Amino acid sequence: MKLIEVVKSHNRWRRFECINLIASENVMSPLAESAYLTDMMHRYAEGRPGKRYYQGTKFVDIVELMVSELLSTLLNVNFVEPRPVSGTIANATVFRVLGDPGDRALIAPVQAGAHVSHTKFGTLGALGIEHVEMPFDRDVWNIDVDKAKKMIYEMKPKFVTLGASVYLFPHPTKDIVDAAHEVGAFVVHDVAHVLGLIVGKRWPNPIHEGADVCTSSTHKTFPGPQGGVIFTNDNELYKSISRVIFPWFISNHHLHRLPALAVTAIEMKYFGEDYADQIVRNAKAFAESLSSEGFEVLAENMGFTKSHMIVVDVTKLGGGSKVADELESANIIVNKNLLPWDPPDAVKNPSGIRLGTQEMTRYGAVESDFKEIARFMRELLVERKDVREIRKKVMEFRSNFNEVKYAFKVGHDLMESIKASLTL
Ligand code: DSN
Repeated sequence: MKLIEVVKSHNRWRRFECINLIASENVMSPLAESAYLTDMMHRYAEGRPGKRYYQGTKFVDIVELMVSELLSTLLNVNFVEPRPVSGTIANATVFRVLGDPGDRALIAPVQAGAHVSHTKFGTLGALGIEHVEMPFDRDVWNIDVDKAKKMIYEMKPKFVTLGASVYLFPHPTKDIVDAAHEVGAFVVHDVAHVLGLIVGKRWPNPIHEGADVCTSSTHKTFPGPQGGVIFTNDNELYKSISRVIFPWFISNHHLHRLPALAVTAIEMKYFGEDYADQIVRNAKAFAESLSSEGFEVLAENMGFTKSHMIVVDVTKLGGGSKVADELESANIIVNKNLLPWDPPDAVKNPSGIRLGTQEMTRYGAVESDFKEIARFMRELLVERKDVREIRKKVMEFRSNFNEVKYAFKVGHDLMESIKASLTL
């Protein structure tokens, strides 16, 4: 197969033929995609606006300052560092500022969703910082606040990291902040999964609950280009972060992200609340539908979820790996996931799958559409209907969702003129 055909096949399949339920992905708006394809993708701008190590960056500087200002207004915070090229680089920067090799950090449990970068197996380990997991309370599907506070008082960690990649309910930021600050520890909150929900006012902003600093990616429920961001109200911390990110963790910061990030921020200003509201409603409806179709959806006692995400125990259906593969054959894309009771080495075949509603919501799906997706899943995985039949139904269903909503309606002429600006 020729390269271009491989790429076209990917685009056709993932963009037009699949129901994407990967909770960490999304699609940009047409305008943001156009703004992504500019000459900035070829350039360097090491350093900060106005203090670069290269010439030729005067327009990049304007865009970068604009991004920081837009995000700082949207998030109602004082300082935004838009240079991390990913959420993991944002975490690496903040962890390095707050800890030295040999220090200790408390994190959410790995099996309950801590991101690999929070752990000794990932970025934290690369920095020589030890992780200690806070206990998890399965009755409330959250960090066990009392036990976590006790650990903070006893261990006096350098910092505590909240936030997770399985994130059904807000972590108890305020309680943890109070305890951490008593022992001189900082609180970092990784909001990568829920940034769009924070902007859309459907999830608490941890900075307003006392967290010292937030790290995030910019492409999950916040539907921007792939990249990262850090925000805080602490000027000293912000200055240290800006000194550490360059030159320690990035040289250039992939400048073509910036205009697309600015467009997404503006669109989220106008459409973010409606978008976040529908994402969360869809997640709840999807969980309820899956549960009525016979699936074991986690956290039923707590109303399943308050985010874009739901988690299903598929042990009885053969485990996360088998189920995720079967769903992929029917063009339903999900990821297998550890559940809180899985042993850590079950990563290759964990008991669960994780599902997110943010991308299909972006294409306009509402509660009744998620009911239909739950039915496809039952027909495939429980009734064991022919995968070809289900795939056909999935593709027919998906053909109704090709326009990105919650975004500016831009005419063909504007899009073409943006694309053509490359050749002016
Ligand atoms: N690996 C991503 C996720 O799926 O949650 C986060 O970076």
